[in-house]
Amino acid sequence: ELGVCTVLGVSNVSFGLPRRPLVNRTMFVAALAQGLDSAIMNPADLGMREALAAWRLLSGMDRDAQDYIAWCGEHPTEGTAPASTAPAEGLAAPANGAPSGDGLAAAIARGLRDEAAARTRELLKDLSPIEIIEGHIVPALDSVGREYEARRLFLPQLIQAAEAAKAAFECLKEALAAQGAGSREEGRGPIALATVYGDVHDIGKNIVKVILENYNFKVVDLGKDVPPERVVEAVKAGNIPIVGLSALMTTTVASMKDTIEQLRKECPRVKVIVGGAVLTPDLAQYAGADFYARDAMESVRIASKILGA
Ligand code: B1M
Repeated sequence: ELGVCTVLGVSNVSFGLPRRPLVNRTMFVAALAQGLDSAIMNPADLGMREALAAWRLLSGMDRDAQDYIAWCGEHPTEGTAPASTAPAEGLAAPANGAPSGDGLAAAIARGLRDEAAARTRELLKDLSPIEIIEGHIVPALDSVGREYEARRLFLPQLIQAAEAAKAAFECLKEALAAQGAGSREEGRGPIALATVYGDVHDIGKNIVKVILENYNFKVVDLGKDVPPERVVEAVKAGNIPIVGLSALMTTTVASMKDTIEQLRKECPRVKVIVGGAVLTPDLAQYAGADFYARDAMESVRIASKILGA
């Protein structure tokens, strides 16, 4: 009604009670939820500051959970990440769990989109797009994956890193297009590409797509999280001779196997190439694939071999 700001001496509420800090921080959060603007509180009370960090996260004030994650890195308590400062391989020591430094790998690891694009443009002066992908982007994301697994980076940071990698990749797409990508109409193939059902990782598949197109293959991109039936349907409809499947998780290798089984039944002449971080030649064989491609260039070599070019 009055449009005024409010300030509250939070700990008055617990006067005379046992476990005052518990009551204080519960009161604090309740007041924040009612729109409290400012609090008089004991800044040395970690519980209060922890409650504030969590409140800012839940209320959407802390974009991408950056402050919350930094807080947890600085104040490890039971059940949260260890405050390890061990740097990701090839990256400078992290200040808050995210690696620092000023190269492309660090920009990706820290989820800095504009920075990643700028660093990519600089690298393009001396390196080819493929060299940047294989030498910088893939190792950076591998490193982010290891940090995530070790619980030194968290899901919001994984998402930011993926966005930064995509920004870098957009610059490379422009560079590849300028080099004169093959015309999709006249291209060889076609090759259908899909990330298998249950798996939303598509950076690798998208890289493979652009590189194949650059080598004059026509690509039918079926997207990510693609059910086996959809792959079969596309192969039949387009009379497609080659399918490239991507799987990044241990759990989705089963989905890859399932897709290949259905292809074998319904489209026995199609050749299947598989790739993705978790795959090995052995797992590719287990899934029933014809070929395993370690990277995008390997896909080009295999596809050329299949088509007899
Ligand atoms: Co996730 N993720 N992720 N992730 N992620 C991994 C894969 C993981 C290894 C990280 C880790 O814990 N170390 C782990 C899987 C563990 C496992 O199963 N063994 C994991 C997990 C657990 C998850 C979630 C479950 C996390 C969660 O929600 N709690 C979740 C999965 C959701 C789902 O799919 N249902 C998840 C989500 C995500 C994001 C959305 C945040 C993001 C993806 C964004 C996107 O793709 N649009 C993400 C990211 C970025 C990663 C890591 C860090 C990087 C993946 C990547 O893009 N690599 C990854 C760690 C890692 O891979 N080491 C990880 C770079 C890319 C160029 O490599 O795809 O291998 P890759 O492609 C290469 C080659 O493999 C090959 O060529 C490419 C170019 O050289 N290739 C092919 C790939 N496909 C091919 C197809 C071909 C040929 C070659 O056909 C012709």
